[in-house]
Formats: sequence, structure tokens, C-alpha cells
Amino acid sequence: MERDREKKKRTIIRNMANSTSPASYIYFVAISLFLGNLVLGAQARTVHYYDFVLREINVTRNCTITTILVVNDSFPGPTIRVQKGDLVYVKVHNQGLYGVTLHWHGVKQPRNPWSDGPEYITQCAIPPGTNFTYEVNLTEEEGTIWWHAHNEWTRSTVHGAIVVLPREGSSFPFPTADGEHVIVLGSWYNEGTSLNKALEMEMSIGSPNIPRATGYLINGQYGDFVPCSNETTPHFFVDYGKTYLLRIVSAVVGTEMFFSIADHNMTVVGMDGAYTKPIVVSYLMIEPGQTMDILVTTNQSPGRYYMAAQRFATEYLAFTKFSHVVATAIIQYKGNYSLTSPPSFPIDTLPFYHDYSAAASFTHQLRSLATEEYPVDVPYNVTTRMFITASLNSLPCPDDSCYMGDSKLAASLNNISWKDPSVDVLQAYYRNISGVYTADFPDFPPEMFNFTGDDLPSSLAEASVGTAVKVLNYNETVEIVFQGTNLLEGSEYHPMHMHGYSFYIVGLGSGNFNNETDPLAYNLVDPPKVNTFGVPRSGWVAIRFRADNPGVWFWHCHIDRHMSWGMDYVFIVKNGDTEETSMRPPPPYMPPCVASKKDKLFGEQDWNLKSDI
Ligand SMILES: *[C@@H]1O[C@H](CO)[C@@H](O)[C@H](O)[C@H]1NC(C)=O
Ligand SMILES: *[C@@H]1O[C@H](CO)[C@@H](O)[C@H](O)[C@H]1NC(C)=O
Ligand SMILES: *[C@@H]1O[C@H](CO)[C@@H](O)[C@H](O)[C@H]1NC(C)=O
Ligand SMILES: *[C@@H]1O[C@H](CO)[C@@H](O)[C@H](O)[C@H]1NC(C)=O
Ligand SMILES: *[C@@H]1O[C@H](CO)[C@@H](O)[C@H](O)[C@H]1NC(C)=O
Ligand SMILES: *[C@@H]1O[C@H](CO)[C@@H](O)[C@H](O)[C@H]1NC(C)=O
Ligand SMILES: *[C@@H]1O[C@H](CO)[C@@H](O)[C@H](O)[C@H]1NC(C)=O
Ligand SMILES: *[C@@H]1O[C@H](CO)[C@@H](O)[C@H](O)[C@H]1NC(C)=O
Ligand SMILES: *[C@@H]1O[C@H](CO)[C@@H](O)[C@H](O)[C@H]1NC(C)=O
Ligand SMILES: *[C@@H]1O[C@H](CO)[C@@H](O)[C@H](O)[C@H]1NC(C)=O
Ligand SMILES: *[C@@H]1O[C@H](CO)[C@@H](O)[C@H](O)[C@H]1NC(C)=O
Ligand SMILES: *[C@@H]1O[C@H](CO)[C@@H](O)[C@H](O)[C@H]1NC(C)=O
Ligand SMILES: [Cu+2]
Repeated sequence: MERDREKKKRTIIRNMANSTSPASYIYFVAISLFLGNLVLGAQARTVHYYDFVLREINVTRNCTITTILVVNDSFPGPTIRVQKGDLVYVKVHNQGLYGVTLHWHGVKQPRNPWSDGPEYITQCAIPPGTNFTYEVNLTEEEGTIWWHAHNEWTRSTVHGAIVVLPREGSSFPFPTADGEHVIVLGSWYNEGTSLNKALEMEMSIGSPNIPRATGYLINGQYGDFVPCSNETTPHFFVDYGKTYLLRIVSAVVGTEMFFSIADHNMTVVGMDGAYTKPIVVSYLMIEPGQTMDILVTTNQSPGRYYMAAQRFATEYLAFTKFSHVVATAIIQYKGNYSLTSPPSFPIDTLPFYHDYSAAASFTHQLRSLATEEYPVDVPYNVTTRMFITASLNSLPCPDDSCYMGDSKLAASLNNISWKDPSVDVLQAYYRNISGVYTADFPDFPPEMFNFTGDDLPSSLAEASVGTAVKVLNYNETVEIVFQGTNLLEGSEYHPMHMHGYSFYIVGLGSGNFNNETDPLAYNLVDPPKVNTFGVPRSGWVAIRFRADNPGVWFWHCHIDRHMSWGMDYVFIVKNGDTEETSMRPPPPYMPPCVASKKDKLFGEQDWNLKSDI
């Protein structure tokens, strides 16, 4: 269900004159009277205007009617379809019952965190009955990325793809496909629009019984293996002997997924809005927040073939209460043949729930394209080094009122469990409001121990609570090693997502990171460039990037359970010396921060907009 209707299209020519006006550049706007785009070389940039109307609709899944919040009555929401370098304005009309924000996942938003979206980090929620316009500035991204709500778990139903085609006059670094399809993987919660309330209630008592998905979806549908679902199973009709580009988005909220197509190999050619060296695989392991571009050649005997997505379950083995449901869609060859047999299922290629080695062998193959036209620029000289542990933790529960009596479940980075402020960090930084955050996120965990050991003392699992940010100077070169820990026997994958940047995965391994031997094996030649990447269960990942995008940028685990428990922190990248290296000023209107909202339990929000700080 894609409804990517571009409202207006204008061709804008960037004025190359070195203007001395405050904006330092001027646009000449010309309304194109032609159907196609004018070919204007690298300076051409099309401006797109989208309206997103958020409201509740009733849908039937698994024979039950559920109310969900969606964009434009569509689940998944509309696909935004642009070319590299385009500019998009999305006017969000909130006609739902509660506040929302939207995030443009994978878009760098140069110098403009004001349009990035995460609630309490760069803005407060758009109140119901109001609108807010995001400026989505596409620059270096090419391939598939996506957009999603970024307040609590609203993103479970508020999400869609962003397709970024090569610039006019440029092409793909692989033979152009004969056709393409967007495939959005999702998860289903029976709670519908009450999901955030259920979440807040479990959070308030520190319960492990946080809402769990009842199943997984392909383009909003369960597929053939869930009751009342087989009539709406997505069908992708293909011709024999062609190659199709599948743009896969994982909008799944709480888990990594395996994905496979019966009898068809896939060639991965892109990930997170950057091209990769082609790798031929029979399955994907895709983490929440990641996107992958794959080519599929239809060279099998005409028939119907399932594509199937099933959970890669990385929690402790004894945990079995997860959804074992397999989401399916059908690739159906066109032509005159009998449809008597059921579609084939990828029985031999779809890895089983706990197949860690399948996951590792997939991720270890990923490489940047790294050609002259698509170069890598991995920082060699690191100026800031951080070593960050990602853990599940406990916090004291003062009056013994919690689910587990005197302690509640939490998660942390370097032992600090993130607490949302009541005014967004960006506003506090820009306006020098004190008492909102502390600029002391540590470069190392408070204690070194055998992070991946068994039976770790529970005293090590006690986190502190804070709103701690790491401040970086402009243009610093940063290396971060994320180390997963097994505190509370809670080691699992943590897909870490960074806003405002993509980063290079220079190293990846299991066990404890060894700061002498592991760096010797770093890939500084063609490491994958991504915006979301999993710290493996009881393992580590080393990343590098250059802090060349000033602003306030969220960093968090993209498993929302962990994000809500506090596996988050924020980077403030300071301004450089020039205007081009400084954060832009705020737009004239930002949604107000309602001071009382966080103090109220169970999502009952007071939209009495008194305090516009
Ligand atoms: C969403 O719906 C509104 C109102 O019906 C419409 O004006 C707009 O074009 C739609 N947007 C998209 C992206 O389909
Ligand atoms: C959804 O269903 C509920 C319960 O039947 C009903 O009250 C509500 O009006 C419906 N909402 C929409 C948007 O159709
Ligand atoms: C959008 O919000 C502005 C105030 O920020 C208001 O003036 C305008 O009328 C609203 N537009 C629509 C279409 O709701
Ligand atoms: C978008 O990003 C480009 C590249 O950084 C910049 O030149 C441009 O001014 C930005 N903003 C807009 C509104 O185009
Ligand atoms: C479908 O509903 C049944 C009955 O409530 C439930 O047991 C089952 O888990 C549901 N399945 C999915 C995939 O939601
Ligand atoms: C869907 O399943 C029902 C019940 O098993 C069956 O009667 C029906 O024919 C199926 N429809 C399709 C399109 O497969
Ligand atoms: C998939 O690729 C593997 C390894 O290259 C090969 O052995 C296998 O035959 C291929 N399968 C199909 C269906 O093309
Ligand atoms: C499809 O094939 C059958 C059997 O070969 C033939 O009888 C029929 O005419 C064909 N239909 C079409 C539309 O070509
Ligand atoms: C890295 O640092 C070394 C020594 O300070 C210097 O010679 C080299 O040019 C630097 N490389 C880069 C890419 O900045
Ligand atoms: C850390 O714990 C793991 C699991 O118990 C064990 O295999 C490993 O030897 C320990 N490492 C060190 C350095 O003690
Ligand atoms: C950032 O650092 C790189 C490498 O040291 C240097 O080439 C570049 O000029 C710097 N950029 C700015 C804007 O300072
Ligand atoms: C490497 O780790 C050891 C043990 O944790 C520590 O003492 C040492 O300072 C570290 N070295 C570097 C270069 O970070
Ligand atoms: Cu996590």
C-alpha cells in the first residue's frame, strides 16, 4: 500500500554565487512546466511537499478489529520517493488522540537537528489538532531509508519507506532492475492505540512484562499462516527471467529478523542508504531500523514462492514466550500455468530462531562498495575514543512498590540509564537552559570486568539514572567500541542507531573487546557504512565517524524495549568556526513542551499549552 503522491514539484537551481547574505546562498525557484525533471546536473534539486494526516483507523488482523494510528489511512504509511539531493517538506497534521513526533531515519539533516524528530531530544510532541512541518534535507543518502514516529512506541504503526533514487543523469552501481518493490517488515501489537499506555504502566512498575509483539508483518499483513489473513497476503507479480530490486525496511519494533525467499538467492547491493559490495545470500538478518536493497532474479520454474520473515531471537535460550509466527508474502510468476500446488516455502534457507552463526556469517560479509565513484572516508586518526557498555540493569524501587519488589528493570550505556527530560535537549542547549541535561557522559564504564561472563554479581547491574550527554568538538574523529554485557544474564543483540550520521563498522567480534589485538584486524578499507548496527550478543562492535554535523543527536538501541528502559544517550556536536559548520537556528515554530506531561502516568496528557519554554 504505497500512496506516494507528490503534491508539487519544483525545480530549484542553486545559485553558485558566493553570496554574503546571512543565508549565504539564494535559491532561484522555477516552476517546471515539463512532465519530467529538467536535467541540471549536480546542482539540480527538486523540492517535494507531502502532507501526512495522522489519524486512528480500525483494521482487522487475526480476526480481530483493532484501532491503530496511521498516516493517511495507510499501514504501512506512504512511501516518500525522491532523488539523491532532493529536499522534502512534510507537513504533519496530527488528528490522532495523543502527541506524536516523526523521525527521518537515515537522513543526516545537515546542521538541522530541529527537523530530526526524537521526542525530548530535539523537540516535544506535536499536540493533537495541530500541525508541524519537517524539512527533510537529503544529501548523501542513496538507496532505501525510512521514516517513523519517534515518541514512545507509536512507530509500531506510524512508519513508511523513503526511496532515494540516483540523481538525474546518474545511475545505480549495478544493472538497473526491471522492476522494484518496497517491502516493509513490521510487528503487530494487540494493544493497538493503547500500546503506549500499556507500556507506561509496565514501565512504572519496572516489570519485565513489557508489551510483546503477537506476530510479524510484511507490508502490514500477516500472510498465509495466521487466521483471517490469507485473503490479504501481499502478492508480488513478476515476469520470468527478470531482475527485481526489493527495498526492504525493518520497521519491526522489538527484534531482529531472518528473511528468505523460497528457491531464490538474493544479492545485497545496499544498506541504510549506502551501496554495498554485492553479496549473494540465501537469507538476510535484518535488525530493527536497518534497510537493505536486494536484487532477485526470477529464474525458477513459473510458480508461487513465499518470502518469509521470522524472528532471530537473541534473548536467553530459556525465554520462549516470543512470537514464533512467520510472516509471509508471495512472489508469483505471471503466465499460464496451473496453480494447484501451494507456494514453496524457504524451508532450507530461513534460519531458525536461535541461529547465531547464521546471523554472524551474514553480518561479517557486509562491505562498503568503496569505488572511485562511491568512496569511503574512514577516519584514520582518532581524536576521541569511547568504550561503551550496553547492559540490562536494575534500579532501586524506593517503596517496594514494583513488580519485583525493591528493584525495577532498566537498561543503560556505561551504566547510566537515560531519563527523558521535560524540555528537549536541543532547546536546552540552544537556549542555555540549565538543569535539563549534564554534559558528563563518560568515555568508559565505571568498572571493567568480564563483561560477557556468566553469573556476574548483581551489584554490578545497578545503574545510575541520568540525562548525560557527550559533547564533541566539531570535526573530531570518533571511535566507539560498544561492548555488550551479560549483566542479569541479559546479553542480547543491541542494534545501536545514531541520528544525524552514518558510521563505519570497522570491527566486530564476540566476547570481550581486546584493545590491543582487536584493532589490528580493523577494516579501514571497505567497512560498511550504516546508521544502525547490532552489538552482537556477548560481543562488541567498533565504529568510526567524523563529527562534522553540528547539533544534538540521539544515540540509542533500536529495540524499543531497551530504548524505553534507558539504553540511550545524546551527542552534542559543537559548532565549528564558520556558518557552514554551525547549527542552524530554530524554525519560527516548534511544538511546545508541556511541563506536566511526564509527571502524569498512563499517557493521560494535559494539552493545556501553557508553558512554551
Ligand atoms: C494524505 O492525505 C491528505 C488528505 O487526504 C492528502 O492531501 C495528501 O496528499 C496525502 N498524502 C500522501 C503522501 O498521500
Ligand atoms: C473503530 O471501532 C470502534 C469500536 O467499534 C468505534 O467506536 C470507532 O468509531 C471506530 N473508529 C473508526 C475510525 O472507524
Ligand atoms: C498549521 O498550524 C499553524 C500554526 O502553527 C496554523 O496557523 C495553520 O492554520 C495550520 N494549518 C493547517 C492546515 O492545519
Ligand atoms: C541541505 O543540505 C545541503 C548540504 O549540506 C545544504 O547546502 C543546504 O543548505 C541544506 N538546506 C536546505 C534547505 O537546502
Ligand atoms: C491470534 O489470536 C489468537 C487468539 O486470541 C492468539 O492465540 C494468537 O496468538 C494470535 N496470533 C497472532 C499471530 O496474532
Ligand atoms: C484462506 O483460508 C481459508 C480457510 O482455511 C480457505 O477456505 C480459503 O480458501 C483461503 N483463501 C485463500 C485465498 O487462500
Ligand atoms: C544460491 O547460491 C548458492 C551459492 O552460490 C548456490 O549453491 C545455490 O545453487 C543458489 N541457489 C539458487 C536457487 O540459485
Ligand atoms: C493456458 O494453457 C492451457 C493448457 O496448456 C490452454 O488450454 C489455455 O488455452 C491457455 N490459456 C491461455 C490464456 O493462454
Ligand atoms: C594522521 O596523523 C599522522 C601523525 O600525526 C599524520 O602524519 C597523518 O597525516 C594524519 N592522517 C590524516 C588522514 O589526517
Ligand atoms: C569471561 O567469562 C566467560 C564466560 O564465563 C569465560 O569463558 C571467559 O574465560 C571469561 N574471561 C576472562 C578473561 O575471565
Ligand atoms: C576537518 O578535519 C580534516 C582532517 O583533519 C581537515 O582536512 C578538514 O579541513 C577539517 N574540516 C574543517 C571544516 O575544519
Ligand atoms: C587497554 O585495556 C586495559 C585493561 O582494561 C587498560 O588498562 C589500558 O589502559 C587500555 N589501553 C588503551 C590503549 O586503551
Ligand atoms: Cu538493545
